Amino acid sequence: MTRLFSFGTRQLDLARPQVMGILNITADSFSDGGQLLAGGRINGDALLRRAEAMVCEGASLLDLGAESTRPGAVSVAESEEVERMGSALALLRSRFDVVLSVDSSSPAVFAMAAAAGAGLLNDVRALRRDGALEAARDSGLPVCLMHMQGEPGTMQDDPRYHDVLAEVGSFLSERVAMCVEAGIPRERILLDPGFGFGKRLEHNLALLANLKALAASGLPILVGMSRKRMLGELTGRATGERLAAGVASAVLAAERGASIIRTHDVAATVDGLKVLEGLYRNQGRHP
Ligand code: 7PJ
Repeated sequence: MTRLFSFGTRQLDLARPQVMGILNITADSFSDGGQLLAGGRINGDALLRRAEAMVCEGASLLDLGAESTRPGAVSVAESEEVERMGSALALLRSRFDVVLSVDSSSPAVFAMAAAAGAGLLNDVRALRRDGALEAARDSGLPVCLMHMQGEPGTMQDDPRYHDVLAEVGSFLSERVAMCVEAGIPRERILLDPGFGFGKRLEHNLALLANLKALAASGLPILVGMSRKRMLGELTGRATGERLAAGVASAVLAAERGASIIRTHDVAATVDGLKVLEGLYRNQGRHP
């Protein structure tokens, strides 16, 4: 059984979990800021090396972020974000046979992304900025709609829910309806519960435990827990020491129906997912 999904010019089989490597072209991302961008300029050699390593390790998507959503991060001017994202896409587009994803909320970025070689619009604001729905529709690219309570700067101050599963579920179905109304067909939509975005540990764990309910929407699920605070809270470990916890969370999510795992640590995540796939294969189940 396969479940082919089109990302612009490329297709991936989402019946088996795919790994998305994170490339932050920012000065201040929480776990790897400043490595690919220095003095406001992209370090092209470093970006190519990092991308190549992730592709060799088994990433089938690369997620490019030009503006950090870390609480307290400096905001980047939209023109600057367009410029950075455009340069990164130009460097990567013809060199690697992977889907290039743009982690952005900016209609101006969406407007240039398809022609620049992107295959996915990944928006933590679920296309809520003015003009974002229209720009995404016109791009013809698929979109990942993520749930976030509040705004990045303050979302962790006091997150509250009556029923986190119901609230995240209904937010995402409303956003899907808005997309469909704006002319983005369901076949071009992925969903993400937004781990760590306006959520306490108990909320994150409830969402992970019940990921199958989100997968029941029939739309592919993307998740990102890599190095996040929830893993620090569970293990007591600092950001750079959360690899094992990240792999465990990836495998648990894939087992509950996640199709795409967004991670800083591609090789270890691919290995973890191979254990799950081996288990399924041995049971004659696919995946
Ligand atoms: C996510 C994201 C996530 C999606 C970030 C970080 C913060 N996009 N962009 N899902 N997180 N779709 O990597 O810790 O969880 S930025």
